[in-house]
Amino acid sequence: RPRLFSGMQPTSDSLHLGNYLGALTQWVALQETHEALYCVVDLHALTVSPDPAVLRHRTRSTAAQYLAAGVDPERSILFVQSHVAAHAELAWLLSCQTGFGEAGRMTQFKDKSAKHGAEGTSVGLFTYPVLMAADILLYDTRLVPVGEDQRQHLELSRNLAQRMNTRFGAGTAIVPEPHIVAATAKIYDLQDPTSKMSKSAASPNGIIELLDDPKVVAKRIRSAVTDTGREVQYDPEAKAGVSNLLTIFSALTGTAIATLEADYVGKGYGDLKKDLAEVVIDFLAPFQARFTGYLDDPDALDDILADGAERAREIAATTLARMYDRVGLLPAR
Ligand code: AQP
Repeated sequence: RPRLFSGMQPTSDSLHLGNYLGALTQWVALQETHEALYCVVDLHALTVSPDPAVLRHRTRSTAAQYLAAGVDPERSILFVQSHVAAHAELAWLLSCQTGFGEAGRMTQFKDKSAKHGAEGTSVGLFTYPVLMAADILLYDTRLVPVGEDQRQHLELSRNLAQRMNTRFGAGTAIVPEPHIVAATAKIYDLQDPTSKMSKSAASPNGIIELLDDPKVVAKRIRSAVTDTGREVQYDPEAKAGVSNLLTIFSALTGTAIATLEADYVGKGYGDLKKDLAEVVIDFLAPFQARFTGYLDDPDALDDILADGAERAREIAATTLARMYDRVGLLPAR
């Protein structure tokens, strides 16, 4: 089975519907056909200086959400990034292969550093994509399921793998392919349907968090921004808000967008929002029950993560040893 790696940052208590539809649902499907590694990338979360106790809680909470979504720890390797030291070790190797200007061209860095200001921007935020490349190359990963916002970082990982192969010989690194599902690659903010739904959005009103209270979810969907028209039609240019709601509706129910459009002929946005609120709540209720089951048993959860880390370490050790050797580091006796 071809190998696959993906991860999310524990930067909020709850993941949002964009994380779920853009990445997590793909994870669950792909674990059937791939040797999958799913990681809570806590080292990445350090780039925004979280409170230590909060970070620890969010790391468990994020893992519990992977499980609640259907990641199967028997079939996939589920682990925490900091439990496998080789991520940080390979990141150093790769940072020595990354051009300063190349890293500076990453749009996510430009956006985030603009938001935090020069003082609030750490070197870690700058080298974040290099650590991400290390996460991926460490496992000789073939496929990386992510949302659209990660495309540029994936491209950097591919460039670094190719560069390693050119400089240190073919087979030093595997060049990974992105797996981005067009229909759900970018879920938009409900209040600003031209921006992606994001954990770090200025206002929570445009986000549907997987752990939100159903009443809050219903209210946020009811007050989602739509245009002044009436027809429920998928047209991302002219009707960004409605199109986003249709995308979410379609992804959660498996109903084609064309069918939804036909169902809503003669009805208005209000009907669509009311029905979508029900669809989302019907999905969230059992998800939240499963999540609570996992989070309420931290010992069992930590056992799953320990088992995952052990299996991940084994693969990582082989790759790192090969790369250390190729770049000319003297083996320790
Ligand atoms: N709006 C989205 N639509 C589709 N996919 C999305 N992803 C994130 N937002 C959307 C995908 O979810 C995974 C989360 O990766 P991350 O934890 O590194 O976070 P991120 O990409 O920076 O996005 P977030 O979760 O919203 O956080 P911030 O606030 O940092 O922007 C990735 O696969 C991502 O593509």
